[in-house]
Amino acid sequence: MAYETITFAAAERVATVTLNRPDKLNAFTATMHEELRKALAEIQSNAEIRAAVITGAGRGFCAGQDLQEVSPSAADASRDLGQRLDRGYNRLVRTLRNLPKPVVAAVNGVAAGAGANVALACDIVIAARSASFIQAFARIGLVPDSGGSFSLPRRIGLARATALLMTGDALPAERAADWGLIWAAVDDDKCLAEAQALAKRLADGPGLALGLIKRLMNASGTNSLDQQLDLERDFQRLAGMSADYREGVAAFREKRKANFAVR
Ligand code: LHQ
Repeated sequence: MAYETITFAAAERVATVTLNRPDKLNAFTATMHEELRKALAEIQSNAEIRAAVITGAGRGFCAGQDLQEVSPSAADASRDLGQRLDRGYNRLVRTLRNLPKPVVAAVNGVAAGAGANVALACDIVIAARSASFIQAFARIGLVPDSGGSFSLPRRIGLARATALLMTGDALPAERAADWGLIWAAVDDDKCLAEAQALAKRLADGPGLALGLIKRLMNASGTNSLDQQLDLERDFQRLAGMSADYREGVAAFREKRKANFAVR
């Protein structure tokens, strides 16, 4: 499929989606949202694809909403940002969280506003050492969106989350990793390769279990311990009936590497 604002490639069961407006630090437009919807639908429906990487072209990951595309003018009916969230960002974040396949963000450079929070909506975030995360919303008189006010306090605690959200200060990748906001900060020239290698490992992993782990992580944000224990029981029942479980135990007993992806 031909895209204008992203590129899409698949190799070795891993899809790589690249936000591709490098001159604008890959800021989101309505077209980019539409193209991401199509790319994620392909990742969801194509059984050959078992994991995905999202990255950015050029020196940035994503600078959030394209501020040339929005008009804060009182005369402009399109200034209803709630509608923009419903149609674009909220759908995107829900799709990423509900996709039953692991998604790795390769944050190659600055991730600002919704760009930062879309990265954090991925399952695992790897960032280039020179990258930074900027909750830029308050800088322009807005509030966090795309799930930032959900994911930040849960990952780094209220004190750090509130300060980042209120100041809009840049959080360098290494500190983001130290604080537990992301999985790892790596050398700039290795960011994409490391994310793809990790996605490949996951693509070779037990797909059903990884999809269920993702659902457990989603639920743990709001569930009580009792609810989470019940959900673990239900999902373990499913996992325990899978061919992956049979293969995993057989591989352990035979002292060999499990071969989940072969079937
Ligand atoms: C951009 C952008 C951009 C357009 C850089 N738009 N061109 C949801 C619903 C609806 C409405 C509002 O928003 C939201 C959610 C959000 O995402 S709100 C937050 C929106 N994003 C921002 O406020 C970040 C704006 N960008 C920046 O603050 C800086 O560009 C950062 C700190 C990301 C990077 O700074 P620099 O490395 O110094 O790069 P730069 O500022 O020189 O940008 C390079 C080019 O990219 C430049 O274009 P030009 O033609 O002048 O060379 C920028 O205008 C363009 N660009 N962000 N969001």
